[in-house]
Amino acid sequence: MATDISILGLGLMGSALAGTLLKAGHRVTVWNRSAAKAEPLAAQGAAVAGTAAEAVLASPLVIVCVLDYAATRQLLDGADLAGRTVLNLTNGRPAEARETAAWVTGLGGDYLDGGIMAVPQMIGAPGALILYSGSPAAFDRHEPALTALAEPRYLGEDPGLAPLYDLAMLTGMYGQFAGFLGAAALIASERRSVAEFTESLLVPWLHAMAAITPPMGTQIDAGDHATDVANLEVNRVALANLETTFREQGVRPDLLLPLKAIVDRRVAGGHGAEDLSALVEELR
Ligand code: FVH
Repeated sequence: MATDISILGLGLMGSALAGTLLKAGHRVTVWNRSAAKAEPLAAQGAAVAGTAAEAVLASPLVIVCVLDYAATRQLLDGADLAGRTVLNLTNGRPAEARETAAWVTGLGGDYLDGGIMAVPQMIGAPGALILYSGSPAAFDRHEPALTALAEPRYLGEDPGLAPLYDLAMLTGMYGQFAGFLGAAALIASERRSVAEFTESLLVPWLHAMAAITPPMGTQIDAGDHATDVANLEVNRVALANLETTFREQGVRPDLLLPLKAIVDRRVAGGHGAEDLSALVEELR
């Protein structure tokens, strides 16, 4: 059984990766802990390996997409990684990626880490992005095949970079969801339509606000927090109004309070004239 790419882990994401690579014309070997998940892919033409070690031997590129890094290490343990590129698309921490890279290279393999910025339904479609870091030679070698999955973005040789950027992207996403959920609870407190509010007002507003974040990024890089938009004292008053309004409406302000506490602290420290970008100094 000699194939181009092996996929270990056939959950929702691993199955989407394997199906997309098959459609792109690659010869694919698959393996999953619960064998039944390989059946739909076998019907699409995938070879099914009996063990993880067999799947590793089958292809020069071995993609792992499982629950966590502990599972990754467990299933690769004992496999012959010499001459293989292991691409780990499992969500994890930068430290775990660096540790796994050292382990794989110690066994004679190349290591790439990846952060998938897409849900399974987006794989192979425009809008999907995968962040990569690790061996530059391995990335160059496999980039043409990886392009079938999503737009590839290579971040550098340090294997920890893909998870770092992945987690930073998820941090932005969770912040956005936290803001949405608080706003939705406030609108729902008056039995108004959250769907209508979200579509006609909130989303256009968030787009407008997103446009001012790149200049804030430039300020953070430069350590210059002067503002001609709205200073922290103005934001402190707005957040106090928000907290009181939430309580008056019978809505818990829990998602807002950590941000409010940081603004209050920065202003109390004598930095009320600064831009919101200055809060990053409190987080460092
Ligand atoms: N689904 C998504 O939208 C996100 C998008 C961003 C990236 N994530 C990450 O992808 C990894 C896998 O996620 P998933 O959605 O495929 O997850 P599940 O459908 O729950 O499948 C989990 C697979 O992991 C296997 N597994 C778990 N523990 C072990 C173990 N100890 N040894 C071997 N395999 C293990 C599990 O096998 P089984 O339960 O079917 O036998 C599944 O194949 C994840 O890091 C996301 O954060 C997806």
